Amino acid sequence: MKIHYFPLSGPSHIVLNVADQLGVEYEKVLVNITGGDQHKDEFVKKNGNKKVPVLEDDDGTTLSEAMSIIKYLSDKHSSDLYPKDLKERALVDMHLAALNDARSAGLGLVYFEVIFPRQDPPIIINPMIIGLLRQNVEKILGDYNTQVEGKDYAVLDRLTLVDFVLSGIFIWLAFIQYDPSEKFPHLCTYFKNLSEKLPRLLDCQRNFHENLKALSE
Ligand SMILES: N[C@@H](CCC(=O)N[C@@H](CS)C(=O)NCC(=O)O)C(=O)O
Repeated sequence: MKIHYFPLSGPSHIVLNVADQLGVEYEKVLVNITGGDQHKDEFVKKNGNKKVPVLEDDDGTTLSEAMSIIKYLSDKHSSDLYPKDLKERALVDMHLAALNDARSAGLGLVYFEVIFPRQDPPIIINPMIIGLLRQNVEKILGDYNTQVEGKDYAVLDRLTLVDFVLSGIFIWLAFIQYDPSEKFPHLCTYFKNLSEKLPRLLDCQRNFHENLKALSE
């Protein structure tokens, strides 16, 4: 199995974290999206949408979209991360859909605030757009700060795919040098507790920081 990824891609890390949790054996294939690899014919054949992550299974099954990939991996490995029970699954799907929308509504911030200005020549975006995206990000964080208050897991009383997506958003905050501790303390406690159970999350956070640093050098 191959996972096509980019180190500064939040959805790529969500997929890698779930794959690691499931003990999946895979080969990581770097797609340098800042260098335009996603537009090369070979990659476009795998994902016409020209985005990472992409999963390529050994039987030729090829999937894009982080949410579908993690559901596929979880079901393929008969894992309860994506529950089998109808109502539990519906609840997980509901949060995954909400978080995915929220991710899309805030994701541009990383590119507008962090990546585009470092390109040569830099791309400068209207500060109003950046302000709106920040508002979206704070709305998501506010909702989930309440959702996780006093809880170890985002939904149900055990680890689910929702925890990987929510912690993925939390890690992604590093990109915009956003400190959530004052406004979203429950989310911080949740992440701290979760990363004690899933040390891979801290590696992932470090990896983000290192790659971000490398980008500005
Ligand atoms: N909805 C997609 C989003 C994927 C996405 O936006 N990938 C970005 C990196 S985070 C990408 O590959 N961008 C390349 C481009 O836009 O040219 C998912 O959840 O997998």
